[in-house]
Parts: sequence; C-alpha cells; structure tokens
Amino acid sequence: MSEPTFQNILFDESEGIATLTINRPKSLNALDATTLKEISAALDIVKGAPDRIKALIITGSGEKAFVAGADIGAMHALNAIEARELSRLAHEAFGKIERLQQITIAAVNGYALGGGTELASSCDIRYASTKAKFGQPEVTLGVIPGFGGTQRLTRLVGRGKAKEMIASGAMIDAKEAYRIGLVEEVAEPDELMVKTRDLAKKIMANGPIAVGMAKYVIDRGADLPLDLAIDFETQLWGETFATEDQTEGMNAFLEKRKASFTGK
Ligand code: DAK
Repeated sequence: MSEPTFQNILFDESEGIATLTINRPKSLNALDATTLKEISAALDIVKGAPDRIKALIITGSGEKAFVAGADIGAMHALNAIEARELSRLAHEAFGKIERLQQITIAAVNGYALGGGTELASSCDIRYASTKAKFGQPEVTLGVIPGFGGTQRLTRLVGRGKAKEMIASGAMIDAKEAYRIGLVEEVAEPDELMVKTRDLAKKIMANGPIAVGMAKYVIDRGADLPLDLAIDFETQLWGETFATEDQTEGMNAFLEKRKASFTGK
C-alpha cells in the first residue's frame, strides 16, 4: 500500500524513529483541519509499523514555533457543525498519539500555544529548547482550551498551575515549564533534536512490549483508585512472562550480554 503524501506536515523515518514535523512555518505551524487530518494519517502509519518504527518525535518546522495553536484565521468563521468537526479531528489525532504502543516525544522548538501545548501534552514526554514558550491563551480569545488542555495539562502540572496558566492566558518559558514538570528536559536549540533522538534510542534498546505496557498502565492506571491500579500493574507484570522478550532480557542479563529484543 502506498503511503499518503502530505502538504502541511513532513514525515520521516530513520534509525527506527519516525519524525512528524508540523510544516506551516508562515503561520507558526498553526493547526487547521488539513493539518489535523494529516497528523492522523501519519499516526496510522506509525501504529501500523511497530516492527519498523520504535519511537515517534513530534516537532515544528522553522526557528520560531512548535505549534502556535489552532489556526485562528481558519477557525474564527466556523459554524457550529464545522467547529464540531474540527474538534472531532483534533480529539481523534491527539487520542491516537496517546494510544500508540510506541513512545512519543514532543521536541518543542518554539512557541507551543493553545493547541500547541495541548499537542505536546498528548505526547508521553516533552523536551524543550531554551527558546520554547508554553501557554493556553484561549481565554484571551473568549474560549476555553478545547483540545484537551483543561484535562491533560492539569494531569501534568496539577490543578493550581493549570488554572493559573489557563485563566491568565500567560506564557511561560522553558525554564519555568521544566520547574513545574511540564517538560522533562531543556536543551539549547541546536541540541534539542540530538538530545530527543538520544532519548528515543535509549528507549528503543529496551523490550518494546514492556515499554508499551508500561506506558499503557501508567496512563490507564492514573485514573483508577490506587488498589485497582496496582492490580492492573500486577496483571500486566504477569503477562510480560508470556513474552519472548522477558526470556531474552533475563537470559541476556544472566549471560552478561546485551539483550536482543524482538517484540514477541
Ligand atoms: N493561527 C493562525 N495564524 C497564526 C497563528 C495562529 N494560531 N499564530 C501565528 N499566526 C500567524 C500570524 O498571523 C502571522 O501571519 P502573517 O501576519 O505573517 O500573515 C504569522 O503567523 C507570524 O506571527 P506574528 O507576526 O504574530 O509573530 P510574533 O512573533 O509577533 O508573535 C505569537 C508570535 C505566537 C506570540 C503570536 O503570533 C500569537 O499570539 N499567535 C496566536 C497564539 C494563539 O492565540 N493561538 C491560538 C490559541 S487558541 C477547538 C478546540 C481547541 C482549539 C480550537 C478549536 N475545537 C474544539 C473546535 C484551540 C484553540 C487554540 O489553540
């Protein structure tokens, strides 16, 4: 099957890492319906190729922006039906990111505003350049975050910080984002991709089933009472013993060699 061609994103695969770059630098990589559809299609490629693609990096094109939010020009005149369709497209795309078996890392290279912070928050891990700026300015436009921002940001930084960011609409820089736990690493702009790829490679060296299961139980367990979440972890821990990767990982340790995981 031939893979789709894209206008508003770049999609590249190398060394087992897929990179999805939002590529509308003239409008600071703002998200319109076409871009959301293309993101969704690229995520289907990643989902369908776990043997070939072991990690996904999402970033923005150009020097200035990761994603400066939803495309305000395209959005302001939407009628209710079109707005609902835009919402559906965004939730579909962002939900797909979370449900991928592979780890996803946002490499936030500049402005991540509104839908940009929401896109980054949908990824498993966020690395930011020193030039990155985060914010949920929706209230300045008379609306509330609508791509999951009230929920995902809150789960990452806590209610007080999320309310402060969302109600003020103010931007925070990468240092502050690191301090509040919104990003896991801050790098100089020319080192952002190197550091992000290094992390992806470290993760890819591990058993892919275990990595996928760990991601799944962290995300799903977070919404359960602790005793149920621990039960859930126990079930999945047991299931790892049905995999060849568990045998290989433990044999490799005992034989003092590097494990060679097959994802089986
Ligand atoms: N949409 C469209 N164009 C944008 C844009 C955006 N979000 N952000 C920037 N641009 C365009 C600018 O209009 C400008 O275009 P030209 O004038 O050159 O044609 C170009 O990008 C460069 O921007 P600036 O000239 O403004 O650059 P500055 O360095 O001066 O400022 C900035 C950078 C990022 C501070 C500024 O551009 C800015 O404030 N941008 C808007 C940020 C923002 O408010 N983003 C939207 C947040 S609200 C939904 C759910 C959720 C949402 C939507 C729908 N549904 C459920 C349906 C999400 C909403 C949001 O994301």
